[in-house]
Amino acid sequence: LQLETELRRALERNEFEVYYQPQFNTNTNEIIGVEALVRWNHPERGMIQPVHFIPLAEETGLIVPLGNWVLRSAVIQCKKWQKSDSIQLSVNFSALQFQNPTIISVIKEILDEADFNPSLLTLEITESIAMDVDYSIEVLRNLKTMGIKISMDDFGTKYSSLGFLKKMPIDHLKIDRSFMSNVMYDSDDAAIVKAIISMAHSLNINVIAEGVEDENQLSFLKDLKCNEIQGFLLSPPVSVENFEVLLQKYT
Ligand code: G
Ligand code: G
Ligand code: MN
Ligand code: NA
Repeated sequence: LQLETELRRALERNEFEVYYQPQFNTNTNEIIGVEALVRWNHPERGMIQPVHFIPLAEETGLIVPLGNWVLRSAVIQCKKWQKSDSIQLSVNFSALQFQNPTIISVIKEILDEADFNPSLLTLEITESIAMDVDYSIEVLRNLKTMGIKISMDDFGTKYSSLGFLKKMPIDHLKIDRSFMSNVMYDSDDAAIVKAIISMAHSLNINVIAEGVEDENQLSFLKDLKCNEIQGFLLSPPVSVENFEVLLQKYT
């Protein structure tokens, strides 16, 4: 309860900050996208990671105003970074935001206000949105009609991924980092990663690997023609200032 009150107050006091993690094309060695990741800049406790407050924000419904705040901040920021409409912005989207009936109009308003090209926005969803499949498909179709891209985050970690993938209009798959961490030592993980990449290629869905931490994992992925990479090897999530340094170097 204490933390809930604090979360509410933090939103009013503007204590949240968006960090940015670059996504690279390993063929060109260029930044092709960025994932927005929220942090809580707590006045006493310092920088708090999302694992410590996102679950509570979900439980209390505060994820809706917080998520909208993240989306608006990231869109305004990323607009400034577009030189030739070349950076895809990914924003995590929770099931509760998705179920909110105002979602479409809220997103439209945020994009219009910032004059942001909707096709440069990717919403990262998880299978948890699928509680009401028909409703989810309708919302996804509306988003796609606007030009917005849909990415399936944490792919492979929950049940019914393939059924979900078949039903939902998905543009992008993100291979969950839990498969990447042991991919060089665990032949089962290696087989799963190979299968996901191959399936995505056959279905004409873009595939990105996250949690890439070393060169061996990188060349494993390159061999499989998985050319979109996100991970600590290239950069952790960083502040606006530090992301701008990366942009200078890698665009
Ligand atoms: O940045 P970090 O790895 O600590 O993020 C941990 C988790 O928090 C990730 O699963 C990520 O999806 C989630 N997360 C980070 N920012 C947001 C956000 O703005 N909205 C939602 N819904 N989840 C977020
Ligand atoms: O679940 P989601 O994909 O939204 O989680 C994204 C988070 O994953 C980022 O916020 C980041 O902190 C974390 N992350 C990104 N790259 C790596 C990595 O290479 N290794 C580990 N352990 N975590 C990573
Ligand atoms: Mn994500
Ligand atoms: Na993920």
